[in-house]
Amino acid sequence: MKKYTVFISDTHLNEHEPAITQRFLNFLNLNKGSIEKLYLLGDIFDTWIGDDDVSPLSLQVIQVLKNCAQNGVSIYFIHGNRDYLIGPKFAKSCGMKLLDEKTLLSLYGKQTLIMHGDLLCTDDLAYQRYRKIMFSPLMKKVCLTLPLWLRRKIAKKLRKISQYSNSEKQMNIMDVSENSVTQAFAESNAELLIHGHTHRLACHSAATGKTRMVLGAWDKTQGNAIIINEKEAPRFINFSQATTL
Ligand SMILES: [Mn+2]
Repeated sequence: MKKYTVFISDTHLNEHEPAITQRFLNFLNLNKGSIEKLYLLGDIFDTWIGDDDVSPLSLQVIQVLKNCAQNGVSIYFIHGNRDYLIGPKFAKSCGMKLLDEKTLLSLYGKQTLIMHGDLLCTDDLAYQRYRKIMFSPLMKKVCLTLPLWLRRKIAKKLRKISQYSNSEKQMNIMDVSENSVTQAFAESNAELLIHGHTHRLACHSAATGKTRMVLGAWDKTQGNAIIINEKEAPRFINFSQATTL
């Protein structure tokens, strides 16, 4: 049996939508024997305020990921803008490795750049300014020293502000900037770029031979992933029910 490399992002797991959590965990449980490598490309959790915030949801995810890791799945994680505070403690509990925000892989011989995708949305200047401050190691450290109750309160506020400002922004500002995509390909020399974040599931193939695959968000009715193995080119799978690879 050929084992797969699987990419997933933007599941936005949260305690209010158990159907999404269930689909995510079922997918992993059912397919742990057929997955060689699992790349989680950020916004797996809708919010993350620190590894010390132990919730039933985080424990559920730890249990399933750990079980996958024990079954031989190599698990990698790139932070999203919502779960950028995931730290080494949680990663260790899950048996997963944290990767840099831009990571270059040799994917069955194909040079592949993976990232969450928010770094490519450079037309949204306000967001990039916010990101630069909030995601800095110093700011992360400061955030994590605040008491949990205060972090919960701030997270709730920030979510409200972000929903409000996103509804005011033009759709094209919230998509990737073509210049940033071109630059990312040029800097990395990758043939394939895989990311999420924009929730605009698509495969963009350029005349230059470069391909950009964008993962979509999960919701109550469906989940999606990109799968690839030694023999098959990368492709999307979209599923509503329990799916076996
Ligand atoms: Mn995102």
